[in-house]
Amino acid sequence: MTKTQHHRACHLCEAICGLTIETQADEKGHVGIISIKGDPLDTFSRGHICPKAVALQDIQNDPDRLRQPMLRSGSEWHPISWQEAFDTVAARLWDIQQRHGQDAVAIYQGNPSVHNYGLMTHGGYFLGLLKTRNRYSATSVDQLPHHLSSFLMYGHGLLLPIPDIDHTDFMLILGGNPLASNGSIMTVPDVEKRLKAIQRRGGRVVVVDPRRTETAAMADQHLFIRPGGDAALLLGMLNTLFSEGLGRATHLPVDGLEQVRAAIAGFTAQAMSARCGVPAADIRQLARDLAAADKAVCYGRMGVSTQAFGTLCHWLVQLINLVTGNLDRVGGALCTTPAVDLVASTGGGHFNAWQSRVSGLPEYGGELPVSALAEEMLTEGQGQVRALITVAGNPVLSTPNGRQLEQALDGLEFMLSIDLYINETTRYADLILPSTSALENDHYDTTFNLFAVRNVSRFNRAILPKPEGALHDWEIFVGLAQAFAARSGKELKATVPPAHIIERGLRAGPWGDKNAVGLSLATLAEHPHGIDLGPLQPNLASRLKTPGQRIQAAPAVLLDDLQRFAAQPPAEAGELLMVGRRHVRSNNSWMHNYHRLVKGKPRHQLLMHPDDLAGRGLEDGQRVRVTSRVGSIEVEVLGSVEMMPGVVSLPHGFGHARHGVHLEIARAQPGASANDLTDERVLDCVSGNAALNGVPVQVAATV
Ligand SMILES: Nc1nc2c(c(=O)[nH]1)N[C@H]1C(S)=C(S)[C@@H](COP(=O)(O)OP(=O)(O)OC[C@H]3O[C@@H](n4cnc5c(=O)[nH]c(N)nc54)[C@H](O)[C@@H]3O)O[C@H]1N2
Ligand SMILES: Nc1nc2c(c(=O)[nH]1)N[C@H]1C(S)=C(S)[C@@H](COP(=O)(O)OP(=O)(O)OC[C@H]3O[C@@H](n4cnc5c(=O)[nH]c(N)nc54)[C@H](O)[C@@H]3O)O[C@H]1N2
Ligand code: SF4
Ligand SMILES: [Mo]
Repeated sequence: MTKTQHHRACHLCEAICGLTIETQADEKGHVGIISIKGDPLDTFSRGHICPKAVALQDIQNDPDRLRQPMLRSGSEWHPISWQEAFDTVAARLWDIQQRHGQDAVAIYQGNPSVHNYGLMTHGGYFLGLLKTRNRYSATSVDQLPHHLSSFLMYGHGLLLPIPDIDHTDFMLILGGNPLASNGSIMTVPDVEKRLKAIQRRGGRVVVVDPRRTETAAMADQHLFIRPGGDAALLLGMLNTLFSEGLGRATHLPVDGLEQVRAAIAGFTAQAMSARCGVPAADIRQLARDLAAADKAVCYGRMGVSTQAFGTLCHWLVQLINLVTGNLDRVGGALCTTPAVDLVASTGGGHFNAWQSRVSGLPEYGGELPVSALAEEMLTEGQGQVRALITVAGNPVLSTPNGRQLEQALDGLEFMLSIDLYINETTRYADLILPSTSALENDHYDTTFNLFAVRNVSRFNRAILPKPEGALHDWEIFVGLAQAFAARSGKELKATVPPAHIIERGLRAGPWGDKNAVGLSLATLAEHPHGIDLGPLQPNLASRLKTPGQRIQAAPAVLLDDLQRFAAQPPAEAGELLMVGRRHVRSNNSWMHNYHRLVKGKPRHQLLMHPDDLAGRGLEDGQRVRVTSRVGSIEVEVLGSVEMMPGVVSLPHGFGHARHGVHLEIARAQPGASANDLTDERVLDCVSGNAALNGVPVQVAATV
């Protein structure tokens, strides 16, 4: 029996914590995991770990996880060989494209696509061959407004300024609950310690959220806000900054600030208060406090991007940081200097270069908003989607009006899923191709090093051997690409493994061959606990990709959207609005099948303020029916004083009781899907991002 200690990062969420994992090989050579702990020597996470990382061994051992290609006939699944699978996919897709055109094949890429480097480096190798305009991803149920506001203002959707949490004196958090999510578009392992450090140095943390979350509970101040009200709050704040002369000079080259000042002159704190449920005095005070702090940062996340004015919100967040002199400043919001620099190595991209066929929603970076996916399948006519490929995604549980999507999936001619499980979405596939598990993979984080609160870099070797006959995600893409190229007669260039692509990126990057650090895979191999490349530094001016390298403070589409905002009717009295929530033991839709994460009390209930319960004659713990425009679900309700009156909270990613789902543990506590209630027609119109938060619902006793 040989025991080995490994160090590698966990890449289940954005925090990329360093782990120490001990493995043991038995007499037959089978390698198993003995323990998973936080790595105290990791330069970035310093020992932090959350319960999900410990569940990595459950993913590894899960009997429900698929280990070979599966072909469906009716409700039965049969294993087939890889080559047979690749050839079947190539034949079916080519035939459908021949008969109905290239756009008849749609693609949906889910969240792990950015957490698994093989999916990043080789996704385009196969999917690019299909040349379809029907590309979708989890981006448009999440952070599209972040990318779009950066694209419009800074010229590149990945130039995302990150809160300099370790040096700030004042941090305003809107629509994020990093104590549960471990931070997002702010890669920050051990966020609680870092927030407490702000308080210890005499600074303040303020949270704006319709629920008194774990993060709100530790903050110095928490303000309730009506869901969807953030654009009003932020406009009131920016207006105060201008009208009270609280701004501070910036070193950055900016165009359009005077236009912004004029455009928002009518959006006073007083006028905005009724739109967000925050008293005008609090809006003004928030602006004054932020301006008074030496180093301050305004940070908005998921709760702010997935609402009807998501892009407006993120533009305003950027403007508040800019106007107070905190953009591109230590202790404010800073861009990383990433070792593999996707900003330098890619063009800025495009926006609204084409639109979706049925509803005319804009593309961004070659993708269409996923809210349009079901209608593109269901609406007949030239260009109708007839086949779908899902990659590491579960859109039935993750995208609005999941039931409508199911109906659409049921009518497809062909569906392929590259996934580990037979779940709510993949059960509709004709074929599922499962990849190796996380610990059987190498990994370099091209995405989350880009969003980290320090400049860091590390490379992880696989710590478990690749099982015989298994393929990595990138190898699946290569197999599919080769089969499709052979079938269609298209040319296919040779490719190299992901690590080679990373090696090139590292050497070409800012810490590579032209820098004294000389970063390469060899350097990283010598640093199993990761390399710390220092705190974030101001760099935005030199990285801008706008014409003339000047910040565009007043993009026309956003000034136009102010009109849509102003024209919005006021909220209806007595309206009940639903928002989402996350829990530290859960991960979107796919980690409910591991006993050690789901044990204990259930976590899928609807939270409601006790007064709202009483007003409906409901009792704490009873089953209720929740209804929205698109559908209804049944779920248990819990009274909670954490909730703002008039707001209920339901986590997404549940609803596992559907027929044919092969997730034994998850099915035992299935919950209901929040996205059976969210409305595919309610969007941030600028970007097309889904408005998953602030959904009007009715709640009543089940009969
Ligand atoms: N109502 C509501 N809806 C939401 C949200 C919300 O807050 N409220 N949040 C939204 C957000 S932020 C996101 S990111 C989306 C997520 O939405 P999706 O990306 O659609 O869904 P996930 O639950 O992340 O599903 C991941 C899938 O990838 C598979 N998988 C895991 N690892 C791998 C791997 O290494 N390779 C492959 N091939 N497959 C793998 C899993 O089995 C699972 O099927 O949900 C969104 N939906
Ligand atoms: N444990 C765990 N960690 C995760 C995930 C997970 O599922 N579980 N998912 C990962 C993913 S894919 C992502 S994108 C990140 C997301 O990370 P975060 O952005 O931190 O997301 P949430 O924890 O959902 O917090 C969103 C907050 O917004 C609030 N909110 C809802 N509507 C509004 C509104 O209109 N205005 C304001 N101001 N607030 C509102 C909600 O009450 C909630 O507290 O988390 C990642 N980390
Ligand atoms: S917070 Fe948890 S899931 Fe996220 S990277 Fe760290 S250990 Fe992994
Ligand atoms: Mo996400």
